Amino acid sequence: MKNMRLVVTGTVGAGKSTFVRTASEIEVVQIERTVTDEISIDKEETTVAFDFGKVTFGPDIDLHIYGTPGQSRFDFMWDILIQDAQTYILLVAAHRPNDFPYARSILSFMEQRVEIPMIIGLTHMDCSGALSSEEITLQLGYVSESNRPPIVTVNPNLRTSVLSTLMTSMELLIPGNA
Ligand SMILES: Nc1nc2c(ncn2[C@@H]2O[C@H](COP(=O)(O)OP(=O)(O)O)[C@@H](O)[C@H]2O)c(=O)[nH]1
Ligand SMILES: [Mg+2]
Repeated sequence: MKNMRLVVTGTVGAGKSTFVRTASEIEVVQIERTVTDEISIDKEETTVAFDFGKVTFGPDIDLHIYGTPGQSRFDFMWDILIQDAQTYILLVAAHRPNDFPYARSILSFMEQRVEIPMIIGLTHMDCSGALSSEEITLQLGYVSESNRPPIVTVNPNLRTSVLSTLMTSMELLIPGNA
């Protein structure tokens, strides 16, 4: 059994905790064991907590999923969580364009620390005021199609959606796919 680490990061309210919880509770063939835990390292603020979930991927991979705190004052946690990660997902709430610059700053933080494949997951696409995937892609600074990470729509409350997003992430780790 090989342990792998996937980090779910993103803006406050984007759906990180929901994503980890949903991923960890799925009972489908490929996922044989689920554990969910929330570890608080600061009693006065729940936002410093990170989320931890575990998914068994087929016979070989124990996927550890860590959801980061959203606020940048806890970026020391981002640092710790990303260090041993093989891949990460940046969740961005599609209906909160005011948060896009902050999403970009999280991205820069991660890019300065690790060089690993990542994807962007757009959440809240079902909510009123959600921008289109194309518009968000541009606003996140990906003006040309080269060097653009995969950008998927995900509803963290839906198991199938979370699973397919995990598959997209894990596929990037197959040599030749990145
Ligand atoms: N309608 C809808 N609600 C969502 C979506 N993603 C997250 N939410 C909701 O947004 C709220 C904040 O999610 P949470 O996981 O706590 O965000 P976090 O701060 O990133 O951990 C919760 O009520 C979620 O159910 C989505 O794609 N659509
Ligand atoms: Mg949370």
